[in-house]
Amino acid sequence: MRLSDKQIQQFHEEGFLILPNLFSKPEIDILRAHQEALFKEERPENIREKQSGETRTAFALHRRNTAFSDLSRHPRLIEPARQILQDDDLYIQQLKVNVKAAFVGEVWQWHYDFATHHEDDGVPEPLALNLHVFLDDVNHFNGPLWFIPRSHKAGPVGANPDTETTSYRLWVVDDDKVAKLVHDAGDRIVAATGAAGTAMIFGDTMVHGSPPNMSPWPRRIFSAIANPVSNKQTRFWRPDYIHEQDFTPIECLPDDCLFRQAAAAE
Ligand SMILES: O=C(O)CCC(=O)C(=O)O
Repeated sequence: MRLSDKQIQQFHEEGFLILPNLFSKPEIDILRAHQEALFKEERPENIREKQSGETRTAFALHRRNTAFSDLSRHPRLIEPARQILQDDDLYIQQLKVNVKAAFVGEVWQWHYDFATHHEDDGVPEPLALNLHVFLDDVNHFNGPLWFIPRSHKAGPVGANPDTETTSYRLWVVDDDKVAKLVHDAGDRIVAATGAAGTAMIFGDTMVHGSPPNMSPWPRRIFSAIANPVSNKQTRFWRPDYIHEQDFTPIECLPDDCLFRQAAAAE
């Protein structure tokens, strides 16, 4: 799949791109088939919410489930990433589903991914792309991602590690910096909403976060971070399910890969 010139321009201008209904309902059903069982597993790859103990993030699902493995090599996600980066040799740096359970899904503080990638893992440049697929309808109430448009243009604005707010250590951006970035964006924050199957691409310096989920609707979002092999990590203290250490360039599967695996299992 190729992005249009307009989409590429929009990505570079605003810092994120939303691709409504990139995946069909039957494809999303295949991905959802095993997710609850995967999230329930007691294993280090499943990070729990601080308060409720519900799964917050399930890491390394491409190594735990065939459908998520297929999605990690799906041409509808990987080809646009190659096109934006003008680099065919990308590896999967991190793969997860962020769950945000109904009523109890907790906040993701304001952050940009490169702070963690660089400070914790020694990734040299802010090139990685975060590729999201909505596994549920995401609306204004169930904890959508919030983007500060154009914040990516400020470059890495600086962040500090937070181990208090949630169960997941994150390099977060100070309130005064967030306020300035929002002001510079024309007093805009964008809530990224859409139907299940919608995809989203954003870069490593895009400042984003998400509010708690107070609604009765769960909100599960798949995320694969694709990074050029030439820009791989230089520090290795975090577990490989948080920062993958297989730097083999992704080889895309056929466009109908999700159905082929599902058919083989029948
Ligand atoms: O799922 C969320 O609300 C936050 C996700 C996020 O910050 C990320 O993928 O970098």
